[in-house]
Parts: sequence; structure tokens; C-alpha cells
Amino acid sequence: MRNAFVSSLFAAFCLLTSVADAAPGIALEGGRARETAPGQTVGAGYVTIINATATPDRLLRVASPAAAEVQIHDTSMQNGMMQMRLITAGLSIPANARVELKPGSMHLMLVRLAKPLVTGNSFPVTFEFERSGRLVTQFTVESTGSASATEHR
Ligand SMILES: [Cu+2]
Repeated sequence: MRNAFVSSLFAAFCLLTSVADAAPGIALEGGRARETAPGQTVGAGYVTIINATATPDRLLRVASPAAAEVQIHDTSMQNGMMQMRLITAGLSIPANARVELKPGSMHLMLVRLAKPLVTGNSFPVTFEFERSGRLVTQFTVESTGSASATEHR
């Protein structure tokens, strides 16, 4: 019963959003990845997730043709060492908030790259949200040499 109710609500919502295409929702800004050296199979990606709605959402998973797997990682300092932790339960996106995935903080790990990431190139990344569904954004590859380049090897 509840499912039927939810899906009819969802259908009504889709109908509404298809009419009002300027409806606020989740937006992705500043998608970028770090260039990788030849032979390097793991890359790092960053993006800002903006929730302009009054409803919290949750980032469930991320995928890209550029890598076999895209993981969400968190970074913390443990005894002066930078540690990364895989976030498997999704990432909660509060209402009216900006969640920044950036160097030294939460970030995306592109695992088993299809090919090296070359500065200036770009590739699509798909984000799947619990409420907002799928959003695709382009990540631009930037050169390393910026701070916290030791975060990933
Ligand atoms: Cu990582």
C-alpha cells in the first residue's frame, strides 16, 4: 500500500517537474579529476553537490565509464597520517546545503581507470540520488602539483 502511494506521489512529482523544468533540485558544480601518471590505475575526483531544496537527499552511488568503480571516500588524520575510509552507506545531503568533495576531505576514488586521466580531457560521471534520481556531470582533468597531492598514490 505504502509503495503504491509513494510511486503515485513520485509519478505526480515527475509530471510536475517535466512541466516546470526550472524546478530547483540537486545541482553538481565544479566536477574535476586529477591527472594520473601512466600505469596509475586509481584517480581522485572532486565535485560540489548543492541541494537547493528543503528536503534532505542521499547520494547512493557514483559511476563513470572512465573507471570500473567510483568509490566515495572520507579522509581523516590519524596520528599525523592521512587515512581514507570507504563510505558504503551513501552520503547524506542535508536540505539547503552544499557538500564539497575536495582534496583532503571527502572525495571520489576512480578505481581501475579505463585509461590514464590526461589534463584538459573530460569524462561523464553519473550520480544517483535517493530522491533526485540520476544526474550526469562532466569532470575535467586538471594537472597535479596542487596541495595534498600525497593523498593518493
Ligand atoms: Cu580516496
